[in-house]
Amino acid sequence: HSKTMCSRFIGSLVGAIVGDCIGADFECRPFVDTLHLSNFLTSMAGKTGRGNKVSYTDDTAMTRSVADSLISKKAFNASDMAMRFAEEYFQNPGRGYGANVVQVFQDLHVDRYADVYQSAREQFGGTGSYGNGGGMRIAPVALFAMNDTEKLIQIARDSTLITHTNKKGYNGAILQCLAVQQALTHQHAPSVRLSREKFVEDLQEKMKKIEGKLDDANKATKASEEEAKVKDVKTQGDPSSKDFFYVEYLQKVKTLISYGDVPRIKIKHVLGVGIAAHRSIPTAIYCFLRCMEPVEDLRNIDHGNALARTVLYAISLGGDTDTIASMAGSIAGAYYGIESVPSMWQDRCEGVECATSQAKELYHLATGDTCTC
Ligand code: F2R
Ligand code: MG
Ligand code: MG
Ligand code: MG
Repeated sequence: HSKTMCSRFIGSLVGAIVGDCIGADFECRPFVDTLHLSNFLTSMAGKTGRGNKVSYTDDTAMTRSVADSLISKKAFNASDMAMRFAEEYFQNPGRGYGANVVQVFQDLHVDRYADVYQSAREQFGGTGSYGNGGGMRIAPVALFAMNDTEKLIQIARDSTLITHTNKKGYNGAILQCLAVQQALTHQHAPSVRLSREKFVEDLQEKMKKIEGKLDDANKATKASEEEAKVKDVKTQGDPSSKDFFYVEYLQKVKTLISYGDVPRIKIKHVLGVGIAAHRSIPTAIYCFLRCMEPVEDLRNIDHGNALARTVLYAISLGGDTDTIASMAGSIAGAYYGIESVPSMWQDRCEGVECATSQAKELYHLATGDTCTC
């Protein structure tokens, strides 16, 4: 009756891939209608023979590096992970990377990985990137540290800081990581459904502790408490100065979920569909929770499958479709398991086999057991 944990490990990494691969074609479109989505799925199904795969983008390329690094080092190792990010980029620069993150790869390479946190600190005039590039690659960290939330938070933060040192960037990645962990470890029982309200409240509880702490993760901008106060006054009006930034975003998620069926335009306005971590990670969490219930105009293409619905709904919002669908897909996959990923999607998306074997290795590292599914 209950999905095996192994199935949920694989589901999370494969859910991330199908979101990225299917979403990539729609990235940056302001609107995506159901017919367009339906036509895309039909053409995907019709592809046969060699070269029938839909390609993944930077989201998956970086997720693979995170997983490979954790698996090979059996721990988080910043220079190993940084080297994998950069080397993957130089081998395959055309995967659609963020405009600024490529500077970090260049610097890492030129500086021969001397201080792997240096370049990211210099991004955006020293404010650091708040792009969603930390969150989009974080799923393997949730699997690796499934049983140890403190460790999970630390690795999520430290692995994100290699490229994203803005508080909104790394706290967003931590939030996404915690969402995958919660979905993964939620006990399925036939009669007890996940309480969506509690799912969000649990995340708020954890983010409250994280956001309440004096910002000490970014050593380049580490300031005394007095300096921090001055800085707070100076940055009034800048959302980054708010103490409980993601806690507040999660409150919006909770409210929108309680409204049931909400027009897409409202979701886009309140939560966002952008490339910034704070305008996409709460959205991905919303997509997972919203799609536990049917979505009227997706009935004909989701075939009653809540994971497929999650991915398609995320794409239907437009904007940063590959990334939001990938993050929502990894939460949904952790909850529903690999059996819920449509077999046509598994067959036609690039990188599914690799993600499956990585998930099995991470399962072994996290539980000591061998994955037999
Ligand atoms: N890059 C894209 N999509 C754009 C076009 C792709 C298109 N399909 C094509 O054909 O070319 N997608 C990928 O980028 C996102 C992840 O980005 P990441 O890794 O966070 O990169 P970066 O460069 O650090 O940040 C992204 C942009 O965010 C803005 N930004 C971030 N921090 C900022 C700050 N402190 N101040 C001002 N702006 C900031 C900048 O515009 C950055 O370039 C994913 O969507 C992935 O799919
Ligand atoms: Mg991408
Ligand atoms: Mg430099
Ligand atoms: Mg994207």
